[in-house]
Amino acid sequence: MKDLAKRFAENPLLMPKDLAASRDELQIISLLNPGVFRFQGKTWLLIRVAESIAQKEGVIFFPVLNALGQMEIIEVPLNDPDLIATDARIVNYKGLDYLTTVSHLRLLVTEDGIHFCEPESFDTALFGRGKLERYGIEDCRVSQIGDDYYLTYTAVSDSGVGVGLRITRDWQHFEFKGMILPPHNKDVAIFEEKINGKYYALHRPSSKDIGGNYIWLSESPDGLHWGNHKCLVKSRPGSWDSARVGAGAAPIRTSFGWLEIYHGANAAHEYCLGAFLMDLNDPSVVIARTNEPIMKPVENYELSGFFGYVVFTNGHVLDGDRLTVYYGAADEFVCGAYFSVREILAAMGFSSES
Ligand code: MAN
Repeated sequence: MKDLAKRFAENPLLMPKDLAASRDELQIISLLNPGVFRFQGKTWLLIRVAESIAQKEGVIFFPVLNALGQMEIIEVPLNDPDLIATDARIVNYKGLDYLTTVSHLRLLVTEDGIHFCEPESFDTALFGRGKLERYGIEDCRVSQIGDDYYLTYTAVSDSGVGVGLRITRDWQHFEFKGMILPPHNKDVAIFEEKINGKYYALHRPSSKDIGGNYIWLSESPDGLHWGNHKCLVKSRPGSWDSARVGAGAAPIRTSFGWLEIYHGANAAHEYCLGAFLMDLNDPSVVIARTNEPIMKPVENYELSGFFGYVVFTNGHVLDGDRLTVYYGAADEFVCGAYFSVREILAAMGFSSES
């Protein structure tokens, strides 16, 4: 199947050099994986900013936040026998895992969907808070439910990778709700409407022994406490999504069902996008799923960067049939692409004419 994405000619829209680091001694390594929302008549991004300190030869640094939310740096010689550094994203030192960068979230606004700036009258950075966010916060989905924006993000610490929730109405005051799903879990997208009186969310627990990295559905009476979990979409052996799958942003209501754009990766960590469709009244019923990716890395900025061969999305805006997807490319840049919802549905066998 042909790639259904129409990439912006202006890509990459944002690169590490475009923003200032959160502190003088830090450098931005990557700008990636934005949550996207509409507020005050404009489109806003809540991007992930991954930072580290300048590396020097023969030494690796891994940053962590201390109990006061300040960055501390651990420094290890590259030839230390207790160091395993084979992945650009994670290292293992003396049996413990660390991230090579610490991420925070940064607010950006745009008039035209292409050029972004940090809004002047807002405090634009959200940092990890407390012990469970010590290695940072990442990949935030923003779901608007009524006037409230639900921010679900990956909270990383030495205790594991779980899901944090903050709620805001005005993007200046945030209610910190702590960890709503414990490790190992990430990729939470809350539906923007209740269904039969309940909140629903997609999430991605990982099971190391039996099971895998699958997309699950759960429901909640209040948007805070989640239960009745069901396994919805699994990785497929031999396919482009053979190793892991995870939800993108909030599902999109269509006349055929809830449309979800998701990411899938194979054992070589090559990330593409696919789609699936859930029943409107009972989202635990998956009606259809694309066999082939709807988007795969092909451009230079997707193939090489901090971690190459990656397209990853957790944010979009919808305008009629036109879905503008913002995505992380090669775990380093923020890019944009247009999709037609009609074309994605047609790829799953649903069209208005049939
Ligand atoms: C994976 C990648 C990293 C991320 C960690 C923790 O290794 O997605 O970018 O920092 O998980 O979430």
